[in-house]
Formats: sequence, C-alpha cells, structure tokens
Amino acid sequence: MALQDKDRIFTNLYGYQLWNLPAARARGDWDNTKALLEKGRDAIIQEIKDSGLRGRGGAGFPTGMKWSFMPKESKDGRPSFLVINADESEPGSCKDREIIRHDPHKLIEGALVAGFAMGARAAYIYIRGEYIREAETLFAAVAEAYDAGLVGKNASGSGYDFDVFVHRGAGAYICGEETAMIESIEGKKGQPRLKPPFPAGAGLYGCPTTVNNVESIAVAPTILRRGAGWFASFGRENNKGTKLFQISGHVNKPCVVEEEMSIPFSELIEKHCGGIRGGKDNLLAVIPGGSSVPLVPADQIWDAPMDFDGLRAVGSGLGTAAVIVMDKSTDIVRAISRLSYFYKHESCGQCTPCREGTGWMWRVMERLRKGDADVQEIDMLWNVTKQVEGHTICALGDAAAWPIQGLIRHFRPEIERRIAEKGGALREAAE
Ligand code: L3W
Ligand code: SF4
Repeated sequence: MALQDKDRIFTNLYGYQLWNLPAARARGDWDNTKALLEKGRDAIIQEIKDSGLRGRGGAGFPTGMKWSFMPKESKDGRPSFLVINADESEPGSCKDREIIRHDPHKLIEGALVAGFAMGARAAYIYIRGEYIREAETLFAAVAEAYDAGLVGKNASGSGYDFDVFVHRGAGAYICGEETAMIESIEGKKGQPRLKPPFPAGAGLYGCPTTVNNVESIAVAPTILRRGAGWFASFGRENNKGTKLFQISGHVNKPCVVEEEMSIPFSELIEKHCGGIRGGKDNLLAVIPGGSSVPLVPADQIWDAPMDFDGLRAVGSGLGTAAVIVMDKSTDIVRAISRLSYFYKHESCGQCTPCREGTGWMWRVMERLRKGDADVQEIDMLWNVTKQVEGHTICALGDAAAWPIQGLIRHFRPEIERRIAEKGGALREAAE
C-alpha cells in the first residue's frame, strides 16, 4: 500500500510553505524538543534501533547501532562529534538538497537529538560546495535556531550545550566518503583514511565521531515523536520506514517523493512519475540507487521491491534511492562509459588499483563505445573490474567497477554488436 499524506515526514518537500522557523514550528518541528531529550540517551538510541532505520546515504548501516558505538563517557577529556553528510554528489541523488532547501529545521533538530543521544558536543554539517543557495538557507536556519535558544548553550532548555557548524565543501565527490569528509573538515586534502579505526573510535580531530546522512538525521525527531512502531510499520523486515526516492531520466514526470520502503518499482513509476516515457515496453534498464550500483534490465526491475534486499536480489542495490530510468533510446554503452569517466575524474589517486584502474576502465569503455576494440577486450575489462573491486581503501573503486560489471552482465550482446559492426564497416572500406 502506498504511503498516505498523514504518514509523510517531509511535509514541505516541494516548498509550498516557507522553510523558516515559524513555518517549521507550525509543521510540528521543534515542538517540545526538551521532552524528546528527557527520554534519555539510551532510550533514544533504543527507539531508533527499534524503528529499523538504516542509513540513507548508500550503505544502509543500522543507524541506532551506529549511534551505540559512540563512547558513553568522554575518554581523556576528548569530546565526541556528529558529522552530517550533506555532500550529496552521487550522480542521480538530489534528496538531501530538497530537505535543506525546504525543511532545514528537521535536520537541525535531528542534529540536536542525535548529537545528544551519542553524547556529541557539536554537529558539523558538511554541505556540497555546489549547493550555494542551499548553504545560504542552512546558515540562516542555524542562525534562527541559535537566536531562539534551540541550539547552543542549554539547547532547547535541556541543560545540554550543543553547537551546530556548517562547513562548505569545494566540489570533490570523494569528500562524501566519511573519512575523506573528516579530513576535509580538518582542513586537509579530502582523501579517505584506512578503516579500522572507524570514526566512532577515532574520527574528527582524533575524537569519537559518527557520520550520518542528512535524511537519516532529519527523520529522527519524527520517529521519536510518533514512535518506533509507527516507522517500523512501513516496508518489510530488515527494510523499514519511509524513504525519499529520486526518479530521473526517461519517465514522464521526474520527481523526488517520500514513499514507503519496499514499494514495487512499477508502482513508484506509475503513481508518481506518470509512467515510462513511451510506455512500459519502452523501458531498457534502470540504475536504482545512484550511479554506484549496477544497472538492472527492464524485465528484472519491473516488479522488484525498492529496498535493500529487493534490489540486492536483482544484483543491484538501493544506494541513495536515486532511480535513473533509461528507455530504449539510450545508448547504454555510452551512458556507462560516461559514468566511468566520472569515477576516473573523481578518484583521489592514493591507491593504485583505483588511480590506474579507473583510467584503464574508462579508456577500454571508450573503445567499446566506439566499437573500436577486440571482442576479447570485454573479458579483459571484466577482469580489470575484478582487480579493482575490493582492493581499494574506499568504496569508490567498487563504485567504478560495478556499473561496468552490470553492463557486461546484461548487455554483452550490444557491446559485441558494436564491435562486429565496426569491424564489418572497416572490412567493407578496405575492400
Ligand atoms: C563502527 C564497525 N562503525 C561499518 C560504519 C562506517 C560507516 C557505515 C557504513 O559507503 C556507500 C558506498 C557508496 N564499527 C563498522 C562501522 N561502520 N562497520 O557504518 O560503512 P560502509 O563502509 O559500509 O559504507 P560507506 O563507506 O559509508 C557508502 C554508496 O554508499 N553509494 C553512494 C553514496 C553517495 C552519497 C552522496 O551522494 N551523498 O552518499 C551508493 O550506493 O558506493 O558503498 O559509517 O563507519 N565495525
Ligand atoms: Fe582514493 Fe580511489 Fe583509493 Fe578511494 S579507492 S582512497 S578514491 S584512490
């Protein structure tokens, strides 16, 4: 059953109302936040665990469990921090932008609630450099929250001191990786660190840190107000709650929409996007979770539940739920080659399989795109993706390999056709 309006968390997703504090309050944000904090740290974490909320930034790690990794007491006088990942750079992803544009107070209230639960003294919201207007809105909303005593000293009258800082990125995709983000906030070059140690042990300035996506934090106050059971009543086991889906590409009405987790792909598209351009039979393939997950051909995606397990079952993933729809007019080899270029460009270059492999993969992809390759190069490319996958410091290497693997797995005949066609044309020209 599709989500009803009364169960939507992001009631100002389309900006029909103002984003500012009075309007946010009228929507129920900052309503007796002190009472939420009075539940206590352990009770808040338990409620988030019980809700089944899993990270909304791509990896799907259970949010309550992540919060519970933070030390209960400060060790050696070290403070703890919350870092909020608003560096939304995954091709296809555009949900955190809508939250910040139209509902920034949900995020700031969430920062306080989450930060309090894990004993953090401050939150750093790291916002993508290109989000200029969104950063302006966020700065203004944070200032409103300070002026109203909602954050800062004795935040919301709770007796707890909690600061919120906004940090602007400078346009590097890799700074969305949590440890690269921490390096960047520290003023260093944004390059991922080796894990472990995980940020919960040694993160920002060497202190215990949790990094969460914007959406994961922004839903927390509503979960606490309406109860874990309410949130967990949506979706299915292991895939609970509501979720922002971002549908782009060849649908009649691209949109960002909050829906129930596990909604079938067909229902999402028919109900909210006016269907596939040219009709269902014109669908070629879908990248269901942002560019880092493999594509799924039309016949396998149509009935798939849009959640972590449903998309894993068809060889892909939910990622950020950025659903990129491609109809039969798409040059699928070119599309994936373009993504290869993106990952080559965004590699931070510190580990060899990624630095060299992304360039290799892109160059071979370009040869395949032009049909200017030998058919054995398809297998060679597959092998290169396998040498990159799982052999790098961060997930960017995997993210560069998986779209190509998806292409070869599902569209090998199309690649071979190009090679044969080009070879035929060359032979004809030579005769
Ligand atoms: C303590 C342990 N903490 C894991 C924490 C870890 C992190 C979280 C998930 O990549 C994915 C990536 C993209 N003790 C822990 C622990 N943690 N074990 O749990 O960790 P991990 O490594 O599974 O994922 P990640 O490195 O955070 C995120 C994919 O998301 N993605 C795109 C994302 C794009 C954006 C954007 O545009 N903003 O987020 C799409 O699929 O490829 O696989 O916090 O510390 N034992
Ligand atoms: Fe940098 Fe790529 Fe290695 Fe990640 S996998 S640390 S982006 S070189």
